[in-house]
Amino acid sequence: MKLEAVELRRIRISLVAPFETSFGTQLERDILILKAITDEGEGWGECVAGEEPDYSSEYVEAAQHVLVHHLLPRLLALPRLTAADVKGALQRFHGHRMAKASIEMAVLDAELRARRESFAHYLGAVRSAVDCGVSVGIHRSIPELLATVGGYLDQGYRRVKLKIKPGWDVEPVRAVRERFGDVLLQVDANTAYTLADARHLAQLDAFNLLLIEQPLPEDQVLAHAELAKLIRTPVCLDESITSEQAAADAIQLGACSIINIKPGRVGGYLEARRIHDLCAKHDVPVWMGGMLETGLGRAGNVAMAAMPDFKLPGDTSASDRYYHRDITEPFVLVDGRLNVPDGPGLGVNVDVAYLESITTSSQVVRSSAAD
Ligand code: SMG
Ligand code: MG
Repeated sequence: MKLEAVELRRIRISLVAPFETSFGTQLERDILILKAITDEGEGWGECVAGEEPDYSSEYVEAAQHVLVHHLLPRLLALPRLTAADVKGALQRFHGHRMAKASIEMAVLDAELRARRESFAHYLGAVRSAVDCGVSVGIHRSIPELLATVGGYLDQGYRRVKLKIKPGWDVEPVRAVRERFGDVLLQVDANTAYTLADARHLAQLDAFNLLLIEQPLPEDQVLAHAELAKLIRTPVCLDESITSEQAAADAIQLGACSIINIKPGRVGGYLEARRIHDLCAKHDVPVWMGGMLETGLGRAGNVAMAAMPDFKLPGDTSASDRYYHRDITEPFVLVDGRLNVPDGPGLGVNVDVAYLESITTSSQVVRSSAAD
């Protein structure tokens, strides 16, 4: 396949409800959507970088900059390109995994659409629907939190994840456990604690949580291994796992017993698949994370979540958990599950007129005339 051009489009889209984490509150999203134009057809990609460098060091404006000025010129200059070539072709550029993942996704979509193969088939999916959880943000009060959680459970979600931070941890967990009995429950701190909080976090042991996600800063892998010895709740890493190598190191150190896989965070679906395979070999269960994706990212994530080692429900909620109107056909919860798309590539169609209507800017990068 020859990559001929890439269209980069920014869209602005409101969330159905504010989403508060330990690092801030989101009301709307500014998302970078890519369209890869090749000699064999087109493919779509979505960049998971947020508006600000608060979940990780990446942010959407920087992702677009590095794509336009560094990553895409290199890929557009190659005579031939498949998704499997992207990582190697971009090896000399450090970091920027979310940006790299977005172009790899678009190239993979184009490639699979051209040969009429689905993401699910390509990735080795073993299920036609995946169990879904929902990530619940920090609320202003416990009664409001209970109302939100109750609403999601009524819709059929199979697992609840509560965002926590110092001052909003043991009490909300206790309240949800008391009100909703033995619902599958886990928490996510997004790096908000230190190892000195170990005794405090051990209070969560009383609530039979599936896991605690990323309690400590992302570069504190050894401290996570220490923490894992001091609490009974299994430690799961999210932000710390940026590559297959990082996953291998964390597993060997005993820093986590479960891993949250986010293709965007690790540089793409191919690296995410390598992490899945590594974890399967080490009996480390994985689950699919979420970055408030549109239907494009959701389609890829749901396909990947159908792989065998995805043993826990993911943050793969239905489209209406995020957006009043999605840019693809919506993903709808059926008995607490989402169906895995089985059409070519991502298996979803972009509503181009709607996409156009929410576009705030667009640009096209082409291979230079000399190529
Ligand atoms: O997509 O349902 C979703 C969001 C899941 O909580 C979620 N994601 O750290 O796991 C995480 C957060 C990161 C995104 S916050 C903007
Ligand atoms: Mg997380």
